[in-house]
Amino acid sequence: VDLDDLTLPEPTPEQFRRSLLHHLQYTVGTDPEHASKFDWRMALSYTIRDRALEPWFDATRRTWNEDRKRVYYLSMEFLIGRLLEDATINLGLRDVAVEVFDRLGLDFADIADDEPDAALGNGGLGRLAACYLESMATLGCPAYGYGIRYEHGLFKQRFEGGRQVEAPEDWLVTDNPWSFTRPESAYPVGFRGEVVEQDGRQIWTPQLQVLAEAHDTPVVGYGRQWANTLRLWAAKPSADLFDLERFNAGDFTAAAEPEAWARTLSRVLYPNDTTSRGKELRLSQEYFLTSASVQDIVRRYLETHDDLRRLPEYVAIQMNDTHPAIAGPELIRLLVDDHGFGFDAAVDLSTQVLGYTNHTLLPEALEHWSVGLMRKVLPRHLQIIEQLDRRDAELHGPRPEGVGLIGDDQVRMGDLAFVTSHKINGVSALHTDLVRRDLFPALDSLHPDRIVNVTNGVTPRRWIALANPPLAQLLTDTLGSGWETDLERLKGLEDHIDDPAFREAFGATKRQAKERLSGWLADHHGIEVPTDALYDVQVKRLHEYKRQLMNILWTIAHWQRIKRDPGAGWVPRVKIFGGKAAPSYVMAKDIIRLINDVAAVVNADPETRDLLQVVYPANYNVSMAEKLIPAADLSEQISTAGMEASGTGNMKFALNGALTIGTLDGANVEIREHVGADNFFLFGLTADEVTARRNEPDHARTAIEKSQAMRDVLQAIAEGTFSPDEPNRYGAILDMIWNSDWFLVASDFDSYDETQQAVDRTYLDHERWQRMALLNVARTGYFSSDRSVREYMSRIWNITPAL
Ligand code: 26Q
Repeated sequence: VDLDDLTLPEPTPEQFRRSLLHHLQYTVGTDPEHASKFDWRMALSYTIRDRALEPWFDATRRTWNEDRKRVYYLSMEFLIGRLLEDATINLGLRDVAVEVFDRLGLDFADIADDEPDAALGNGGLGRLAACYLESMATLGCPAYGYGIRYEHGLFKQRFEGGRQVEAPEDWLVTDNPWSFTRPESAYPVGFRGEVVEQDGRQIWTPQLQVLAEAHDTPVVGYGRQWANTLRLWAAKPSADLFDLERFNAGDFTAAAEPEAWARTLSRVLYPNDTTSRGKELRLSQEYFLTSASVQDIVRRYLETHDDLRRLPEYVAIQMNDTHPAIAGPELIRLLVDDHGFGFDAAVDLSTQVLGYTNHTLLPEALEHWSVGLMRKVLPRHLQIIEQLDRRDAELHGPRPEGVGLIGDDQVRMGDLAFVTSHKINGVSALHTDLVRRDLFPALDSLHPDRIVNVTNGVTPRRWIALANPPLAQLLTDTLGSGWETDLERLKGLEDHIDDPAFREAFGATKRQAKERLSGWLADHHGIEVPTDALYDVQVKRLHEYKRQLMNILWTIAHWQRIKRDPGAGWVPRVKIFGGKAAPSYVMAKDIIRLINDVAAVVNADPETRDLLQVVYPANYNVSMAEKLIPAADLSEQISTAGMEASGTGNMKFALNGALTIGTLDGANVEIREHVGADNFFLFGLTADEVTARRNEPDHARTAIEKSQAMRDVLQAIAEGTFSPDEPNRYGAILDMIWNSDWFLVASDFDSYDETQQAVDRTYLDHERWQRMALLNVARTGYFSSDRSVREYMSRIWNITPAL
């Protein structure tokens, strides 16, 4: 077949229009007179998708023809958000699309806004995977993302009486135009059953088998030079799962049970972003993803190669945290049981192929599976893990207490991932140091070359070009095009910083973003906010260590101060919160309710109304982030030092010209180094001081006693100022702050307070603020995910891009 006939030329507006109307009629089955917003979105999506296929096929063909090494990014989460506008921009079709819709009397932005988010992730780790996929495609790094096609992504959040209420998310209820089902690519994944030895070989006969069916989404890079594949696995019962014997015996429900179980594997994303320990379904999901992916990887390799010993020359597998850490044992199992490798050779080979990214030091988030559960669900893998553990002990002699893959009857997934990987990386400089020092000290001294740092990054296509068109236009007008793929060019903005007209134009982009946000808050959330106030934003998952509590306590202190002296020349502020709490995280949900209760009281106060507003739009997600981040003046990055591995929101805000108020934590440290200490509002204890402070008895009480502001705030809460119908509503929060305060809210409060006051003083000096904001944009090009991905390619994957 001559495929050249099918090649689509770059469309003129007229061709684009014809294609759109063609899809409206022949794919969607309606006509312009009757088309709904949904119909238009579908027609537009198919029009755009058509244009993605050529770079996608080209890239796939080139990778085969040139026999290139491929990266396989294994992740339980891909927090993609919307795809339509991102694909439109990357294919260079936004201007054409906007023009064609204009002529049809329709608004492109309005149509794009109809798309549901693909919310297949909780937060940072999942969004990072999405940024990296986009960067790999832009750089021409041959890569596959492997994940699970959850029927239900992260739950939808609404507030009832200020309380978080969860509802299932159902992005797949309407058609997904971006996904291609590949029924021919299906793999059996086994669970449970027995292992028996036969002629010195271990034979695992699973008791249950589930089919993993591939669903592929093209990921187009900016400039349409390359596209990769996001392959998501859907669980299907395999034919033999249905228990015919039971069915014939009349037990219809029991007969269908294994089938129902199979489908649960891809039913729903776990909404915890710290481990909910020991859940069999979660372990099964992790193995489902990993086994299907590893089988697919080996199958693809063997289609064009016959010597598995050369696998590391062609395959790099990256594990996004330990969630797919069973990849080590799985690859070893395939090599030993199916391909006749000796154990040591299989381990060496697997280790050369695998890499492991650590995203957390929080003890509760480090995965452990009980030996009993592992034996029940994955008996062969447990054998391999035990054998790995014995081998490590023999290789390295007596080990210190607490070292080893298994301890306290638990398999330690971090240690397992470490010993089966040739590189382990942390996600910011500080975090990597702490990974070395606190998490893997023994393994690090055995393998001093394994732990490396790759500081996170974010894609400028989504987080500037898509989210902030006025800023993007200013960048192009000032620097020319090209900053989108070479973000260090933002440096060039510094040449214009003394030009008042340029600063004015820059200020105008922020104003426009605020106006857009304020319009959206009014339309979609019924909230009215002024556009000339300082927008102070904290958006991220709810967690005690992220200290949304400290932020709302300070908001109360600020409110009290305004009331005491209303005429003192206050800077009007809008405090914006966004984020979800894990459904079972009681303290986090209490904090949400407190924020909403404070908002209700403060916003209704006529004395302060013009000076302080607190807003918490429900259901924060990627598309809400795209609206909030460009409008922010102040970015709240206030975690207890040593606890936020990196943060990536911090980078998105700085790139959009927000100043950061933050601790020396995660990538804040590097952001501050890049923008300069003068252009960053630093406060709080350092990671080492945090460790020391926690050892001081009564540290919270001591800090509270020293702080009048803090005491006034706690008293107002205790008196029921924000919960008059139930004064004791926040007893648990108050008790925690006074008596334990692990996250050192009390210890850091005064420092935070002073720094917030410095923020106000600085904001009053309009020119100074403008310059600082500009320098934040100009100096944060380093935090492009293109830079991060290049570092992965050279330091970990040993791969060169095809472009
Ligand atoms: C594990 C087992 C069972 C159930 C859930 C989980 C689970 C799920 C998600 C554990 C952790 C996560 C997510 C962690 C995460 O998002 N970490 C963040 O990763 C970002 C990208 O590196 C960093 O910027 C953040 O600092 C880090 O918190």
